Amino acid sequence: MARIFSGIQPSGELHIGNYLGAVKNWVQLQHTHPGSLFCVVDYHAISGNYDPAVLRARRWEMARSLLAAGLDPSKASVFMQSDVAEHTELSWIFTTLTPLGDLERQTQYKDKSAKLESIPAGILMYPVLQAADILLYRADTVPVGEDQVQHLELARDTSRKWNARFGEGFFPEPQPLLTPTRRIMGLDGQAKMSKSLGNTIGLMESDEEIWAKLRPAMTDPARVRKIDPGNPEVCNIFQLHKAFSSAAEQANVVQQCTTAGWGCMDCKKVLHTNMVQELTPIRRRAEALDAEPQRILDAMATGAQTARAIAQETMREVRERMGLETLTLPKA
Ligand code: AQP
Repeated sequence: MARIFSGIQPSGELHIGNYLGAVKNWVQLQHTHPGSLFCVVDYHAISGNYDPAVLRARRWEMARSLLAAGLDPSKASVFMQSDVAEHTELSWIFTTLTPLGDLERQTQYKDKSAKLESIPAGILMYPVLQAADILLYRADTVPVGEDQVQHLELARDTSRKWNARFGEGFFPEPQPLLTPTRRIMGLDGQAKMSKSLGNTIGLMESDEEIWAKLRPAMTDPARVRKIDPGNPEVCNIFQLHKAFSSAAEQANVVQQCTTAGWGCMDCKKVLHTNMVQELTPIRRRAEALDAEPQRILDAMATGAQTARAIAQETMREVRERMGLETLTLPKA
């Protein structure tokens, strides 16, 4: 059976882009693939400037949100990356195999570094640590959003290179597992929904907060300017309907939109109702966790223990194949 691993940065609130692109899929996969591993990748979140107190709070918040979203510690391992030291150990090993040019070509590196005067090497090395995150568990299937596909290509290259030198077939070549909602756009309709761009709807936001964000959200400009009846496919709100509304409701949206039967506000109201319906149980579970915070600690401790056992076994074999095992007396 496929071994599933995926991660999420504690760099801000869990938003509907993360949820629809990745986390909702994780919740489903834990039932079909027992033993899947889901990691809060906190070492990835320190590659830029950050405040330790804010990071501490966000790590907690992400652990709480993942459990509230439906990850079940009796089915999957949820854990903090920094609780398993082997991630950084394997990352260093992979650094020695990775051409600088391959890292400089990564779109996310180009985007992030373009905004910086002094570029921390960690931003460049991010996909190497990501390859280590995945391959440490010899995972072959990685449920992610579309923005991570290029990084996974690099993980496959890394796997092939290491295998060619040290042990054919040891590491798998991890493949992305995409959802139909692989790229959710931000509410401005300009860029992907992203924690760092502030264009998100958080999973834990109240009904009123969600409506306050949906109301002014970008729709199809042609529809707004009444140039011609709208084409729902180009509208960000319709893309969200595809995630939150039933097939019958989606068909009705198409009908109403293309005949100008509804205004954009009517369409948004239906979306709001459906979003609230899906997100309310998540908020309720988060409140239950707040009443018993020890459950969060217990889940993360159990997850880390399971992850550590797999990671240590992988590293034992990696060190052995690379000539890095504990010294023994030379053979006579
Ligand atoms: N807009 C999106 N649509 C679909 N999937 C998305 N993901 C992120 N944004 C979208 C997926 O969510 C998972 C976790 O993402 P991450 O936190 O590890 O990193 P990210 O992709 O960089 O997420 P953000 O929100 O954009 O964070 P910042 O702003 O900190 O960089 C991944 O599987 C990702 O594909």
